Amino acid sequence: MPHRGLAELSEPLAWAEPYRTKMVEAIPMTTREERKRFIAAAGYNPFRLRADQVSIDLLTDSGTAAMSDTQWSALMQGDESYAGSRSFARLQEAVAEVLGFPYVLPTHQGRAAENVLFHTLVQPGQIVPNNMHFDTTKAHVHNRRARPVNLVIPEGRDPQKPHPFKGNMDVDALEALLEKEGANVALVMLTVTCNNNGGQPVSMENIRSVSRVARRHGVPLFLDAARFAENAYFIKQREPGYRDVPLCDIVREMMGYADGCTMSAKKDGLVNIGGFVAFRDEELYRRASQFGILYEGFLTYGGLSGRDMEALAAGLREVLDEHYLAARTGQVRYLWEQLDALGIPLVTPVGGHGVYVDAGRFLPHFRHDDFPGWALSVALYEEAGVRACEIGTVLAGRNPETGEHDYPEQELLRLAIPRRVYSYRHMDVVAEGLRRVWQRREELPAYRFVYEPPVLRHFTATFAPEPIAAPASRSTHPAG
Ligand code: P70
Repeated sequence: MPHRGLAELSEPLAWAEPYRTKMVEAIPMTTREERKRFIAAAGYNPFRLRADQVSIDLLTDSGTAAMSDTQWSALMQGDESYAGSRSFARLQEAVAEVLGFPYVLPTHQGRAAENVLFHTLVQPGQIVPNNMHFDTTKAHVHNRRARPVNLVIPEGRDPQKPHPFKGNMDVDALEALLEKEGANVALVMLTVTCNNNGGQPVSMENIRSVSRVARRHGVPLFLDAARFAENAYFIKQREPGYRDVPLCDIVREMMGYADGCTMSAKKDGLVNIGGFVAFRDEELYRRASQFGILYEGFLTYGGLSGRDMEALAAGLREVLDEHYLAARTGQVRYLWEQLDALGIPLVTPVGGHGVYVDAGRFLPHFRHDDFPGWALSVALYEEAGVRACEIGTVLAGRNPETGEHDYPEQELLRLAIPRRVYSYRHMDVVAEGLRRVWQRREELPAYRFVYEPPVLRHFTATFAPEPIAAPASRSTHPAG
């Protein structure tokens, strides 16, 4: 029998992935001894492993999707003209049709879209509120010498608190900030879904309220739309009044409250590279164009090839297929339910693109600067050849003003599931690997930096393990 979540579905066809395999890629197989050697040689940093040392790669859902036959055939039609490419026109049409924004600047990926937008709208000393900034977004706000502020609702800061929309912004806090700082707020952003606290969605009601408040203060609202389709699917599932609304209408309504969006197309664009920044207002688009040309490329390719834009145009339409989104979110839920049944502490409820393990509670005897999420990621790789990603103190980096670790509210290990790549059986392997780590959790070492780069340190840092005292003699979790 299928697991709980699937058994609820009366249509047996809905129990399986709504696609079949046309091409396969061999999975590298390794032994435990090899993996221990590989990760030590990588400075205990999973980002430094070679992909052929990894069996199930849950490092990220970004740029790792399997493209469809429709996308592969679109690729062949790429128009590689420097100016006026037909493929750009197709991308523009798809963005206008799916998201409702008439103006688009292609970029090579999401952080480039942030760079272009923030050069257009953010001045030194200004403030940018977001429900929760993703790390590249935060880094680009800092890069403009401005200040990122996270205004997610209190429930969104607590991994255990149940709430259907833990990505929501605290509207009262936004109102208070705008009252106080008004002209100093460059723009308001909402990240849909909210990556840093578990792929948690933002409700339509919240997008609407945030938009109303921002508009009243004359401040533009942009969505970080990397996972817009998954967010729309959660609105359909969890928000009263949307069950019978077609997904495409939900997306158009979401975007309708915003002045534009940044997009890392490597997620819900279903492509391996690409992004864009889109606008409703022509004047704003004109201003941003200057930075698009300066940093990315001419208006009609902006860091992408014609074939990339073709695949993206197809992906933007495909991602709203309800059968796909049911299978996508269902697979994530399948893994979540298995781990939950084992008693492993998880971010609750399940999010859209991965399962987030609450590393702070998994290793309660670790302090923030023992890097609990990092320790779990190394242990899971050694145990089962599964690569996952810490979303905790290491990723959060240091506060540029104080030089201290910028301790996040949550220490997490993210098991990000690539789109259309792995099967249910692969999820069983992941669950078994984590079960074994759970059994020996009191033996895991802490990690210390050997090399710590100044920005986005998690990508290239190296570490050394350090045995940690038995749980009984350690203080409890919060930063010490
Ligand atoms: C991820 C990747 C990227 C991202 C995002 C949101 C909400 C913008 C961007 C930047 C990055 C990553 C993290 C850990 C390991 C590998 C990769 N998120 N906004 O996996 O987009 O990467 O295209 O510049 O999530 O969550 P881009």
